[in-house]
Amino acid sequence: MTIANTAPQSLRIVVIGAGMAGILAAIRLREAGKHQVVVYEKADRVGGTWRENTYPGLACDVPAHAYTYSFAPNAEWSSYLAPGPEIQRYFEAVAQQYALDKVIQFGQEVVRCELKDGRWELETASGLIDHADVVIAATGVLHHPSMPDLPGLDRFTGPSFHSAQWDHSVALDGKRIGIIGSGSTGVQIVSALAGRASKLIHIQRTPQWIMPVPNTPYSEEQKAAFRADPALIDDIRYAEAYTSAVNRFTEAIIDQDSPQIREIEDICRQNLEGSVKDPVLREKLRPNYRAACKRLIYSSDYYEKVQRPDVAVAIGPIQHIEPEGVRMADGTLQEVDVLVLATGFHADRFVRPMRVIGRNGTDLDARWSPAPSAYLGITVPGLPNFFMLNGPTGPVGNFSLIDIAERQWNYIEHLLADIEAGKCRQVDLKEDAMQAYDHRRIAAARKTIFGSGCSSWYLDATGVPVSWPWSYDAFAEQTAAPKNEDYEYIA
Ligand code: N01
Repeated sequence: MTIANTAPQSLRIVVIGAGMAGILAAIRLREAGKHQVVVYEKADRVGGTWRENTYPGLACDVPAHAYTYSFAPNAEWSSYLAPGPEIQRYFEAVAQQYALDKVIQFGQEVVRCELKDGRWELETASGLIDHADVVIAATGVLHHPSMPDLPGLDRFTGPSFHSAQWDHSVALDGKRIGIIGSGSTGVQIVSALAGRASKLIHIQRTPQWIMPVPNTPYSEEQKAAFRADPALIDDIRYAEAYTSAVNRFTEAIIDQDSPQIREIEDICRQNLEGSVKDPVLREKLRPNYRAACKRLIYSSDYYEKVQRPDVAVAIGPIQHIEPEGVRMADGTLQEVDVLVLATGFHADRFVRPMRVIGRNGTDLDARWSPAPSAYLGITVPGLPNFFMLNGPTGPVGNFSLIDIAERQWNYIEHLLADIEAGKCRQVDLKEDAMQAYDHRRIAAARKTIFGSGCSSWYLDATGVPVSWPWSYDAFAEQTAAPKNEDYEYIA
């Protein structure tokens, strides 16, 4: 298995994407200082999903001090759950602090990645060709907007746009605004626009369970204390109260029959029943599936906002869109001036539409048909030296994806070290390791709450939840270091 001194002294490593995970990889590679590093980013700024999403009310539902790189604490977070623009500024500041402008090439979308004679050949949309020993695909998950297939949408006379393509030139104040979609995005937009619109109509094919999570601002005194003593930030990041809450949540979602999921169900039910006074509205808003089957929504004020006189909900399927508004299947017309499509993302795309062709003609598109999967969300057989951050089957629960990406990066560093040490030129995940992983994963995933009988972006095309179906500790343990027997070392 071990072949001595076959690796180049310095590897050329291409990182694809300058969002949260790509920034992480670029920093860690530059700090190691051993390799030539280039980052290709399709847009003109760093930030990924936080750059793309600019809708009113955008916020992260992971506590700000946990949704922060371990090596770049931020004393300035304004509140327990940070607003989106603040998160975008944080990523820009970190990228600047680590001088990533020296390695990022903006406006370069990688469209092809092909293994040729043991190296990756990359091509960008502008025709640039590059070669790399190692590729880090940090391409994100939720960034291909899913446009609803609604008849007549093109005949709507007012402005209409997807939530991830917000048109800031459109005036909202005093307008009648319709919001289609009741995921985290739709709920955040409704909370933010209530009171600004003359009439706000939340159009929901399926109502959602809502978990009441307060968002407390940090005072100037607290921020000053964080600045003076960053250990106080660690106290929040690693607080027993936070980690035990995340662990309880994980135990809930991985076991449909656990007492922890019953507890969540009770909290959500009490939130609905205690918050919504009108019994007709209350029953309209009551989902007919289990809490957390779809990604659980955190909001402290959604029910308050939908009970305002200038806010309404329209629940049920849409028949079609008319020039004046939305015709529901029950025949009612919801007349609006502006239509927002908070209809989610094609969550199964991952690195695609990039074409990835690996060893012996392995085609990622074919490999991921009908459903994507990657070992620990990182590697796929046939794609040697091609490593993903937050790839398919990585955790999507309510862990901080930054923490997950850092753990995945540490795992990748072990594999890079083997190449640097001259043990091989390439590492390739073995097919039987992948099969065994998927076999165990799929059996466990079916038992998670996501598989309890609802539709959601968590489900792949075969109906299996594409999420980490075990505990956080299991993820930490399995990503601590690669098992040598899982990989083929290629000279
Ligand atoms: O998208 P979604 P999202 N007609 O897929 C509806 C992350 N996020 O953008 O349930 C009518 O959850 C669809 O209806 P149904 C977070 O991980 C994080 O809201 O399929 N309706 C559903 O209501 C989140 O989970 C934050 O019946 C149609 C909605 O559109 C993920 O992004 C903030 C329809 C889509 O919901 C995605 O959330 C925001 C149609 N034809 C987002 N097609 C944080 O706080 C779709 N829908 C970190």
